[in-house]
Amino acid sequence: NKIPARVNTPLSIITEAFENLADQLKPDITTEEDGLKLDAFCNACTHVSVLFSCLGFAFKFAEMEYISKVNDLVEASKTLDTLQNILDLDVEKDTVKTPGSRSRNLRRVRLGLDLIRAIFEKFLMTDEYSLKDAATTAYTEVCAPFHTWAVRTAVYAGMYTLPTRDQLLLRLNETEQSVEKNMRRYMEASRPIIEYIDKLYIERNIKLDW
Ligand code: 1PZ
Repeated sequence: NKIPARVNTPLSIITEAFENLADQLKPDITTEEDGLKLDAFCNACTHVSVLFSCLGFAFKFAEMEYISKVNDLVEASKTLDTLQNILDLDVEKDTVKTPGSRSRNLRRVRLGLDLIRAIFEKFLMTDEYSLKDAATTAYTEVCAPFHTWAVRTAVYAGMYTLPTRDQLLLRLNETEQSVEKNMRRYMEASRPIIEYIDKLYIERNIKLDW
C-alpha cells in the first residue's frame, strides 16, 4: 500500500492559487491588451488570509487591514475586468494615491504579497532562522519604507509575539522539508505577479516611492 502524499496544507493551497494566477501571465494564455483578470487575482489574494490564523492576536490589525483592501478589490471585480482597468480609472480621476482608492489598495496588497515572499526567502536561508527575525528583516526591506512611524513601531513590537519556527511549522502542518518546497513555489509564482503589478504603475508614469 502506498502512503498518501501530504496534500492541502494551508501553504500548498496558497501556493497553488498563485501558481494558477502566474500561469495567466504566460503570453500564450493572456494577451497583452487583456492582462491579469481582477477576479482571479482577488481569489488568490483571499487565500493568504489562512496564514494570519497562524500568527496570533497581535497581527489581527494587519489581517483586518489586508482583508479590507482585498475586499475593496473584490467589490471592484464586480464591475471591472482587469487590473489595468483599476489603474486607468484612477489615472483618469487623478486618485491613484488617494487614501482608499483602488489603485492605492492594489499597491498595498502588492506590498503584502511581496512581504510574504521576502519572509519566506529569509526563513529558508538557514533552518535556524526564527520567524521573528525573518519577518523583521523582510518587513524592514519591503514594507517599512512605506509605512508611517506609528505603524512601523507597532509592527516591530508585534514581532516579539510571533510563534517560534517550530510552532509555525506545526500550525502550518508542514515539516522543514515540505515547508521549503511550498515556500519556494510561492516565491517563484509571486515574482512575475508582483513585477506585473509594478509595470502597470510604471507604464503610466507613476513612481513607486509610496
Ligand atoms: C508567516 C508570516 C509572518 C508575518 C508577519 C508580518 C506582518 C507584517 C504586518 C504589516 C502590518 C501593516 C499594518 C498596517 C498598514 C497600514 O498603514 C497600511 C495603510 O494603508 P493606507 O490605508 O494608508 O493606504 N495598510 C497596508 O499596508 C495594508 C495591509 C498590509 C498587510 C500585509 C500583511 C501581509 C501578510 C503577512 C503574512 C500573513
